[in-house]
Parts: sequence; structure tokens; C-alpha cells
Amino acid sequence: MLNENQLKQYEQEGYIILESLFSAEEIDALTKRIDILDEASEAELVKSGHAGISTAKKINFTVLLNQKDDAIKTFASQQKMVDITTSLLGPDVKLYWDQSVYKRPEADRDFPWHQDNGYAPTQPEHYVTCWLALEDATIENGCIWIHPGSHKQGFVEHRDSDVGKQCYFGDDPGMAVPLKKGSMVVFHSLLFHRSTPNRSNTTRKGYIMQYSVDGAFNPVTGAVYNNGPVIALEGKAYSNQ
Ligand SMILES: O=C(O)CCC(=O)C(=O)O
Repeated sequence: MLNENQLKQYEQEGYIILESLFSAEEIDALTKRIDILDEASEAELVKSGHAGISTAKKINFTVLLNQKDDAIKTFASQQKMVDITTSLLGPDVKLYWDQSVYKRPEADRDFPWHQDNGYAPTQPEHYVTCWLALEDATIENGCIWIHPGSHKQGFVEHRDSDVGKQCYFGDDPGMAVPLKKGSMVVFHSLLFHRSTPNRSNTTRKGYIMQYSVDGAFNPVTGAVYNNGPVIALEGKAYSNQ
């Protein structure tokens, strides 16, 4: 479970960093499976060049991996994720969304400042984003940057651009969050974040797992989000599905 200091930091700053949460072996096994799905979706992407916020040979978002591979679903439902998310969300937690983000060496633009809530409305508004480094994420290869404490501003209007939604246009560069392979940053869905260009010669690989309280819904349509499994019920791991 998260300790008091971590909970306080999440409340005040909107994020916590969990160093070496997973071993290199665990990450290698996960990455092997995600690579297969990334490769397949990248092959589709190169046919059109562009799909949503993915751009061929630059940045590829492969979504809902838990629905495509049971081992990935099991990874996202494991006890460590139950402990982290129930500490932040309470006893009943669902995987709200998951995706890999592979940023290629040719990626020459920021993925712009946004709040994850900018992409879809949720009720309750707060959910938790876990960005897991599948390789070392560095300033050179395009790690995440955050504005600590920005979640306190509440939801901020986003403008559309061809590379993604954007909610901050100022010149405060924020704080870089370099992560070693197997480390994870956990942040509030209202926290401003971006990632910078990949200026290295290898692909920067991240896996994002997002969790909400069970029953979270889209307040516009009324539909309950159902993109992933319930991972905790009454504070205990739940995998009977
Ligand atoms: O991994 C990245 O480069 C950015 C991903 C991100 O911010 C998101 O998917 O919300």
C-alpha cells in the first residue's frame, strides 16, 4: 500500500514516482507481448499515415491491450496495482483504459500539455494514470514532463491540434520525469503533462494503465465505462472474470 508521505504528495502535487516497481524480467516479458500489438497496429498505421493522435513512424498509441492479450490484462490486475489504486481510489477499482505509447526516434514534436480528462469526460472526474517505463525514459528520448500541483486547477479547456489536445500554452517547461525501466509515475487525471521529442536513436516505450472507481461513467452519454476488468472489490484483488 502507499504510505502516508506518498498519499500526501499525490494529494498536494498530483503525482508519485515508484522506482523499480517491476523487475527487468517482468518488464521484458510484458514488453515482448506489447511489441507484438504495437507492430500490428504500426503496420496498419503506415497504410494511412495517421490515425487519431497516432502518426506512422513517429508516435503510436495502441489501445485497450488488456482486451487483446490475457497476460497483459493479468499484469494490469495484479496485486501491486490493486495496492496502489485502492490506496488512491478506495476499495472498488476498475481498469478504465490501457494503452502503449511507442515514440519513435523520428518523433520530432511534443505530445502536447494536457489533462487525461481532456480526452473523455468521466464521472467521478478523478481517475489515476500509471505510466510505466518499458525502457529507460529520459529527457533525450522523450520522457513525460509534468506541472506539479496543476491538478488543483480542476478541469481546464482543451484545444484540438493535429498532434493531440492541449490545455497549456505558456512557456513554463514543467518538471521532467525520467524513469528507469520498471519504474512508474502515478498521477491524477487532471495533472498537466506532456512528452517531448525523441532525439535518441531507439524507440521510447511506455505502457499506460488508468484506473477509476468501479461504476465510473461518461456524464454526457450516461454509459458506464467498461474497457477493462474490475481489479479490486472491497479492497481485495478481484479476478473472477
Ligand atoms: O507517452 C507519451 O509520450 C505521452 C502519453 C500521454 O501523455 C497520454 O497518453 O496521455
